[in-house]
Amino acid sequence: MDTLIQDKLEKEFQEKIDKDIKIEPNDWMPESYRKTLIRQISQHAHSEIVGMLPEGNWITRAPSLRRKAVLLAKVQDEAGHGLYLYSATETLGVSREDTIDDLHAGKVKYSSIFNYPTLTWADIGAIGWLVDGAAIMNQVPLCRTSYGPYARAMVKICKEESFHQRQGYEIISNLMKGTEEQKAMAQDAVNRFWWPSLMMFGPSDADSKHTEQSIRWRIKRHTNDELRQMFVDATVPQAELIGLTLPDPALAWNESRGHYDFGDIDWDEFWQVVGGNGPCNKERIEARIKAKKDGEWVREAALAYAKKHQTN
Ligand code: FAQ
Repeated sequence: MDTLIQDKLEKEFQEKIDKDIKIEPNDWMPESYRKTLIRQISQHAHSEIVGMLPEGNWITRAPSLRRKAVLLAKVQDEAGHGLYLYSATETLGVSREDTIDDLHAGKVKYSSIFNYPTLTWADIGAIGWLVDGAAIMNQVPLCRTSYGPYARAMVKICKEESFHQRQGYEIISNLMKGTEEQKAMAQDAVNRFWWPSLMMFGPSDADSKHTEQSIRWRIKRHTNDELRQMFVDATVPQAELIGLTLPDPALAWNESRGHYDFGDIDWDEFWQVVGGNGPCNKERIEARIKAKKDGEWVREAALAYAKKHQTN
């Protein structure tokens, strides 16, 4: 394309973004904006789908019928989130099949948090409270992201994530009202999930390669560190209220900043997990590949039925 025309289109595109006018699938967009969205939305979709696995692990062992029904509903919600997000990715011109194959081939990322195991029932509480809590902090601003289909998907997702966060906090609060063993189990889960939850927000701003451009395009509305701080500030009082200790001796209210100070994140652990060397990375991808294979006959049957219907 002529550079003058390209410059004009880019200028008009940025003006739309600056006025908070949503970009829709058929609008002109720079190729790098489209690629950034495909990367972020598909990774987000994969996170929702892979995120079903750690919690799915406890559906058969939930401690009561009520807990089982709630957990089933939550895990099904995550599947729905994945599907809206795969649909949003498709509006950018990529196929769902290819996107999922990239996940199975280990070519693309999904959230680091889902590579940690769920060892006890209290982990389900910790995930709901901390992981969904962190997800909401990150995702509520995404309801105002500049790409229309992503923003609209996020509105419904955030409503469901709020219910997930509350059910997690309810589980963990009830355990904290229980026996010494139950309290210890809740504390142990929080000890294991606290730091990985902080890592969900991504590398520090100094090391985040995409943030600056994504903020300019209003794909992201806050930086990784801003959201992480908001999460810490919201979560510390919730932990105090139910008598849990967060596993960070540096955690302290800083009057002059008006925020909690917190300790250093182990970025080496983060990059190891992102790079495929977390405790459950291999198991998670194998489970997804198996699910695709096991479901093949259903897809074939549905396709054959649809074809037969078309010709009749
Ligand atoms: N894990 O330059 P940045 C959920 C990668 S959904 C793995 O800062 P960006 C619901 C990043 O991709 C949770 N990789 O990147 C649920 C990039 O690599 P690349 C998922 C990570 O995009 C709850 C590189 O590091 N949420 O939990 C992570 O500007 C319970 C450099 O990073 C979303 O996806 C990480 N934690 O900022 C489900 C929200 N962090 O692509 C079940 C949407 C960074 O160049 C149960 N996404 N990386 O190869 C976002 O907001 C952003 O993409 C960030 C990363 C903030 C995640």
